[in-house]
Amino acid sequence: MRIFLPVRDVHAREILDSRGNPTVEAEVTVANSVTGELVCGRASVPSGASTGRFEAVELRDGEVRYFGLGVRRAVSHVNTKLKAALLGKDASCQRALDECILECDGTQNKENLGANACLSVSMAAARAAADALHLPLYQYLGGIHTAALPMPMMNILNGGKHADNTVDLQEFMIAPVRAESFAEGLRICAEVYHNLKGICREKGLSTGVGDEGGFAPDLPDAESVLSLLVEAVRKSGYEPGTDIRIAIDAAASELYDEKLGAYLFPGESRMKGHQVTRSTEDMISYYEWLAEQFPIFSLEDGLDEDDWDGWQRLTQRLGKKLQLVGDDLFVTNPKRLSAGIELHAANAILVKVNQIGTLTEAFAAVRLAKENGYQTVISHRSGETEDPFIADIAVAVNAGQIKTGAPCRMERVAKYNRLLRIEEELYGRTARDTV
Ligand code: 2PG
Ligand code: MG
Repeated sequence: MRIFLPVRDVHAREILDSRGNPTVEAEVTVANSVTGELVCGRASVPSGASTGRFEAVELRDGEVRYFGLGVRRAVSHVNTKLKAALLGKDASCQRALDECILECDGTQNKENLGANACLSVSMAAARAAADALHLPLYQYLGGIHTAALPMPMMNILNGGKHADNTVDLQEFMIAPVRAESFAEGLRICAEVYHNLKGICREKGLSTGVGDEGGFAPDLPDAESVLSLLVEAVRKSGYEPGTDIRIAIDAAASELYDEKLGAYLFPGESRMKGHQVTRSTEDMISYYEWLAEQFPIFSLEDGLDEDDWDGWQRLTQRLGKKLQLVGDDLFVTNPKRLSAGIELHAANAILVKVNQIGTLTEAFAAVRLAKENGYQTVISHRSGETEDPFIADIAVAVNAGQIKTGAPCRMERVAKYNRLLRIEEELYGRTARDTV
């Protein structure tokens, strides 16, 4: 007998994210049409700092409380309009449910209800449906295709908008490319992380952490950061380039200065005592040079979100050698990804569900990417909650890669720990666990 899961209740509240800013948490209650059982699913929405200009709108109250960042309007949209639209709808059909959310908002960029309002309900409904059907979330979302655990890209040194240091490129990540399991990869990365801390301490560098749990010392330039990472990898007994490779998120839209028509590196300028700027061409050559010196395999947002020309040139020059990930460029939006595919810009997409605002649209972006040979990386935001939802998404869509920060700060670790549990569910307990 086909089971339906009519929505019986929808409720949202304002909670805090990992930066101490408000965000939306929603609960969707569904009824199992066969057993009558009521099941409540809960989910919360993350929030970015280096936000792309083309992201769906994150609705903020703009009042005095919380310095304007309150989300009471988004919460009230969930508790009134979205609730009215969804009551009685079947939560086991995510696509129809999300279409209902889209219709209720009625805008291209979700400025009416807020992408935070929309996404909280989209995710909570999926979790309620999975629980009501007694399926793990990843399996509910991915079905029988669910198989591969993602490789972590672990951000162990933070810069840019995520820290108050002089490192201009936002994220320096390590990836355990030869690990035989997720658990093994996690252990390798955590060991490198701890060795990096030791090295920073020995050199008199700060071991305080940034928004994503990576260390955030003052360093003069990207070369110095990369040298430190390579040192930490070696100290951990691994071979840079063979066991561990490096990924960078430049978040270059944050560095682009429209007046100068170039990328301005404020931290490097301060450390070197003169203004450091780079043109688009300089940036491409800089990345090329860095990738020759260091075992870099992936570069995210190497150029500005509006510079399609530059992205095409970047992809022509480095696309064979590097994974070029579009984050602010694509904003998890199938339309912007289509444009990129047409122009041969980038060769991978970063997937952040709150950039687009419903699960159905985010999954459409993943499908489109895969159909066109683009790699997919599921990602957290710099402002996170304890909700590990993205871990299940990464497994559900066989994304291949996940980036969710350092093995530090529980809102990051929650995702990694969830993946450990999923790996155990899918592949059983290994001998390693019992010795
Ligand atoms: C990014 C993200 C996550 P934010 O740029 O990829 O690391 O940062 O959430 O601040 O946009
Ligand atoms: Mg990014």
